[in-house]
Amino acid sequence: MLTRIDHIGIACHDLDATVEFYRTTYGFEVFHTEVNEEQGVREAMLKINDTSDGGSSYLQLLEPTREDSAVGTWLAKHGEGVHHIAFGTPDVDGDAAEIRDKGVRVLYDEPRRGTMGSRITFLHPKDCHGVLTELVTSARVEPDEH
Ligand code: CMX
Ligand code: CO
Repeated sequence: MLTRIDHIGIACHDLDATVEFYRTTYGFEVFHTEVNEEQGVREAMLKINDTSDGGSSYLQLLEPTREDSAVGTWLAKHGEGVHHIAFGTPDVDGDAAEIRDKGVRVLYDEPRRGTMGSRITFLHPKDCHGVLTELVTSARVEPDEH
């Protein structure tokens, strides 16, 4: 069952400058950064709030590490902006299977590794009224030390 917004993914050209914008404009601090080579992104997670199911909601700022990645291709076509939304679930495998049975294309046969040890998959935007949609099961996480 999908229980929360896990994050909103925002594509940007310059991660450091975008992090600085969110910090100085809204006061959001970086909770975690990492490079995910499989996804072709350098990313920063800004925690917005905790949620009633014990999870959290984040902004995920994404800078491509290569032009031919999903975010690199999208940035070249559309410029910076909201790239995807992600729903949190305790059971990404079960929810992905149920959603696939409803005729929506699930992009991965098996969930892959996402931010902070989470397990993720994606639904095709053309089957979701134009919204690239990610499903996430989080690992238990602590913030990066700064
Ligand atoms: N939101 C909405 N529509 C999108 C989209 C997005 N983010 N990305 C692509 N599309 C649309 C395009 O506009 C295009 O539509 P038209 O044919 O009408 O122009 C269509 O989908 C095909 O787009 P494309 O540019 O040819 O791109 P691809 O088909 O090669 O890839 C997709 C699209 C969804 C399969 C690819 O982006 C993907 O695999 N995404 C999942 C992985 C990902 O996004 N990783 C980065 C984030 C990692 C993370 O969150 O941790
Ligand atoms: Co994401």
